[in-house]
This record gives sequence, structure tokens and C-alpha cells, in this order.
Amino acid sequence: GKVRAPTHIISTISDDRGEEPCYAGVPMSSIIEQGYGVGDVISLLWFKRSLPGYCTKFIEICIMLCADHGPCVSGAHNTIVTARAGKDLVSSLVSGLLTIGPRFGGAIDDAARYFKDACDRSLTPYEFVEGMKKKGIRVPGIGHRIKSRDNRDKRVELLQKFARSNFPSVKYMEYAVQVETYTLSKANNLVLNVDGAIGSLFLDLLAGSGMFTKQEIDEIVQIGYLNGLFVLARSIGLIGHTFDQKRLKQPLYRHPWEDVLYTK
Ligand code: Q5B
Repeated sequence: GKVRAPTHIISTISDDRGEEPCYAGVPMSSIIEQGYGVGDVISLLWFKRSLPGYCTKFIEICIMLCADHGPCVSGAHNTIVTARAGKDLVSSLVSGLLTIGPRFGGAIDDAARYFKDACDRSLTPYEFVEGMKKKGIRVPGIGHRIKSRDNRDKRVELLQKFARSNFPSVKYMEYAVQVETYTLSKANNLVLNVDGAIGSLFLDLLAGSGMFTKQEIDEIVQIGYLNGLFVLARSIGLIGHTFDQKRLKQPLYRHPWEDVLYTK
């Protein structure tokens, strides 16, 4: 009979061996001819299935809203400094990407984990937030450097508006909003931020679309797919900042002495 040498790699998302590449079994010609968008491609390559239109639209909205947030945020700052040091596109991009983490842009997965656990256990916002405080953990998805009760994040409002009109249920988002109401009673800048809005709304997408089993949702949340949305989106802006600095022929950046507190 046929003897198959053992393979060293298992791959389940794409295949380039035939006449045309396939993403999760869907040939490239169908992707193009049937007018798939970036949200559909993400659905196929990340979730290995075609998702309903409102889900792929939501994914695309996340990508568009998070593509950039100006030159002053951690990621763009690093990219700008790196580009001005004469480094290439990839170096400038990854130096910005490396700042994405628990404080900046990379709180989406933890927001989903903690909001899901607290909401599923029916914790009141008070029990949840004070429980986190006792453990010394900041609530992921809450708080912003420049956004506040009186200067709301428009991106969060746009995501909420889309979900309220298109999602079958926004249970997790409503829970996150209740948490925000409580945290805002403690400090003005403890708003639901863009990471928290995406984290909670993606839980609603996963739970309400009927496209995922409970076990699959738990796996997605546990593995941590959702920071990928911010990483992918912000790459667009970081590449833009690299080109901008090069176009402007900006010189090597050196931070001014006056802006450093020299102390013993
Ligand atoms: N406190 C975001 O802090 C920030 C608390 C909290 C309980 C909280 C902080 C935080 C969780 C992580 C998160 C995503 C570091 C943010 C993003 C993308 C972005 C970025 C952009 C873009 C801001 C002052 C007092 C302290 C703290 C307490 C603060 N946050 N307590 N839970 N979550 N959030 N990150 O303003 O008693 O004085 O010690 O870690 O969700 O990254 O645009 O910039 O698109 O690029 O620096 O939008 O909230 O405040 O650190 O001085 O804290 O508030 O314990 O209390 P701040 P701090 P106390 S969206």
C-alpha cells in the first residue's frame, strides 16, 4: 500500500497547491468574483468560516477605526523615531508594533476574557471592579490618557451604534457599559475605551451569530485572537507614518534635554 512519510507541519487555513490558492477551502476566484472584502478574508483565515455580512462589516469597521490615532501614541512615536533613524519600512513598522500590549492597544483579549467571566458569573460592576482592584489588576478596556466622560471616544460610540442596530444581542457590551458607569463614578477618564468596546462587542458577535459553539468561543477567547484586530489595523497607520517621515526627509530624532528630569 501507499506509505506516507510523516509530515512536520499541519496546516488547516490555506492551500496553494492547486490552480489557485484557497482560503479555508474557498478558491481565490470566488473570493474576487463574489466581491468578498477584507472582513471575509479575515473570517476565512482566522475563523476558518464565512461569517454573516454584519460580522464581516463589523470586523472591517474595527480595522478602519483602529488604523491610526495620530503621531503621539506609543506605536506611532516608536515608528517615527525609527524611521528618522534611517531604518527601513519593516524595522520602522515592527518597532511601532512592539509597543502594542496590555496598556496600549493590546488590551482587547484581556477585556474579552475579564468581561466574559464577570458577565457569565453575573457579577455586579461593583463586585467585578472592586474584585480586580483587590487583585491589583487594572480593568482591561477601561481608561484612556485623553478620552474622558466629557470627551468621549467617537470610535467607541460608532462601534456601539453599529452593534445596536445590527447584532442580535449586545449583552456583553451592555455589561461593559455598566462597568464603565461604575468606573466613571471613581474617575473621569475611566471610560470604556476602544479596546474594551471591541473586546465586549466581539464576545457578542461570537455568542450571537450562531456561527460558533460554546467550546469554540472559549478557545478563541483563551488563545487570544482579538488583539490581532488592533495589530492588523494599526499596521496601516504605522506604515503611513514611516512613509510620512521619509517623504518629509526628517532628520535623526533626539529628545530635548529640557524634557528630561535629570536626578540623582
Ligand atoms: N486606573 C490606558 O492610564 C491607561 C484603570 C485604573 C482600574 C483601570 C489605563 C489602563 C487598561 C488597559 C487598556 C487600552 C494606561 C487603552 C489604547 C489605544 C489608543 C491609545 C491612545 C489608540 C491610561 C491613574 C489612576 C490610578 C490607576 C487608575 C487607570 N486605569 N483603575 N482600571 N483600567 N487601562 N488599554 O491615564 O489610585 O492613582 O493609583 O491601563 O485598556 O491603547 O489613543 O492613546 O487608538 O492609539 O495613564 O486609544 O487606563 O492613568 O496610569 O496614571 O492611572 O487611575 O490605578 O489610580 P493613565 P494612570 P491611583 S486604548
